[in-house]
Amino acid sequence: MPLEQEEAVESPITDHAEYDAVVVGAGFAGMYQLYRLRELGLSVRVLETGDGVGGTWYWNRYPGARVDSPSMQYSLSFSSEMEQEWGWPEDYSPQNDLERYANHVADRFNLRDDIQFGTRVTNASYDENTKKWTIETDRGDSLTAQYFITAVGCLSATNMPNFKNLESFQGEWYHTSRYPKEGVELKGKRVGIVGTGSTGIQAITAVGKEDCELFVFQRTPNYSLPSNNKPMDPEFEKEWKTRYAEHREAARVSQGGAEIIAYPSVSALAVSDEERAATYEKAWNQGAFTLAQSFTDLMTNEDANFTAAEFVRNKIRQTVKDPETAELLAPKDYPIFTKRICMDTGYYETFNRPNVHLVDVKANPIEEITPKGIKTSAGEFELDLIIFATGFDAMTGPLFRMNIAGKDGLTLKKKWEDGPKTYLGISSVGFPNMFMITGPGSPSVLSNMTTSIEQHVDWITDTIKYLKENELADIEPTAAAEDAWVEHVNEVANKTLYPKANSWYIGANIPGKPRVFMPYVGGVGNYRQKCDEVAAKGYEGFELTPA
Ligand code: N01
Repeated sequence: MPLEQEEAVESPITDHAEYDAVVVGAGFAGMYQLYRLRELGLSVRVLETGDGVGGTWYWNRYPGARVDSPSMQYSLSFSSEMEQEWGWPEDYSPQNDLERYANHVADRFNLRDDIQFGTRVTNASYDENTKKWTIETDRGDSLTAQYFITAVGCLSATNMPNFKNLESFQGEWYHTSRYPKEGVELKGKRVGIVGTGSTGIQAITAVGKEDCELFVFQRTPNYSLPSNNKPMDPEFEKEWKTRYAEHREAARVSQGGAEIIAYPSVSALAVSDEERAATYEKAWNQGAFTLAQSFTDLMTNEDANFTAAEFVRNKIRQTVKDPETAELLAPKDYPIFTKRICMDTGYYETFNRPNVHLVDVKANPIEEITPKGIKTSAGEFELDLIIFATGFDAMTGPLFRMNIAGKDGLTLKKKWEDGPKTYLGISSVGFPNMFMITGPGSPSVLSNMTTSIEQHVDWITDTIKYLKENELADIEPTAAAEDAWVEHVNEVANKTLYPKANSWYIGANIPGKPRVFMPYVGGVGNYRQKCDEVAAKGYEGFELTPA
């Protein structure tokens, strides 16, 4: 099965190939950026590989796909009318509601006119003489623009490990982020799911309920917390909407881009065992990420962290009836919360079902794919369908595959060969007038994405407005500002336990990728303040070139 869906190839654009701005991606980031740049009166072209809007929520159609930020907060805030009109059916929205919402945004603001679908960017290069970007596509388009804005998401470059003899498999196989729109018949089939990250956990829970035989190929177990998802309470929604602006403001200044009811004030080690257990139990029952906010030092002190990890391991042991399966599902070799915490709707319970089987591919690695299924060192598992929930080449992957070249032909891939180097996660030395929405070095994947997307888009729009008003041709960070930011990003990450896990945050899931912690741990509120200060000081740390 091809990883990239084959889109109908149309002819290149011939009529108007010069724009003020080219934006890549028509997810929430690309759509909002288009909306804001139109307000400035700029001509904008959005290029999108898919044949519809929604980004993550266009591509990730696997069974059980759902967001783990609360619906009332995982949405765009720029239009209070839309905020009031739109209704979310569930506390945590499934893929189809999010895709429906993305389409609503596109229709409501008439965005499709400026979006070119079915088009992948293959090259983007900066010309120092004209001070313009040239963007080329797989359809043969060549566009020029003053501003090149990437809205490609952090988790859009699929990671498909190089399994031996994959092509020999005679059944169907899909990567979760390329699952067919029309779905796949599961009834009566022997299904294999490889991978137990956030995606795998959701897919396993959904597929396990079907009338099929499910084999879960787990290499590393993950910690997962109950979401306690439920239908939206109309009273709660009504009440929330009366104070929507306040809720949004609280999210903007928060650590993680979502409003938190109560911040912790005490160390996990400063309370008695009974009090700690009661706190964790209450948080577990409240669901979602509440457990992570139980104490002040869960991300900075290994002993404190151990108490939360052990609480979750014990929950797994209490839930999963077979003790051997429970032990395999209980993570032991990295601190909790240092890999992206997962959220579920009955994941551990799934392993009590007679049709669900856990296969330990840490002890017995996958050796190859055979015509009939998956062969591990313990034997062959015959399968009709394999779903690969093997994740993404996160953050840098989506940028590198556009072959971006800046000044002197230096490619972004070459410049970042030892790890991403950005100023504020939004710009990089040598790439003038290029802006990365939720790029490495910004809070991005550590935050509620819609909050971070809006902050970046607003900042970029204000910056472009400033350039125009002040008749400036180019903006580019200074090497000193970039070095200082990279150092700061590393420094704050190293104060936490994050680097202790082999996570995709640190590039550990991709062979050969440099081990560098990519997102900014300093918090959405602090980060926003820093970005605003930079702008208020006339774009401190940037070089501005007159037109
Ligand atoms: O990917 P992952 P994901 N043989 O990289 C396994 C977001 N998201 O798609 O850990 C066997 O986390 C790999 O095993 P190991 C969220 O930010 C959000 O699940 O490398 N197994 C791991 O188990 C999330 O963190 C939502 O040992 C192999 C799995 O594949 C991010 O997307 C929902 C293997 C990959 O896990 C990525 O999550 C879904 C091999 N050769 C996703 N190679 C919500 O909002 C890899 N694996 C709810």
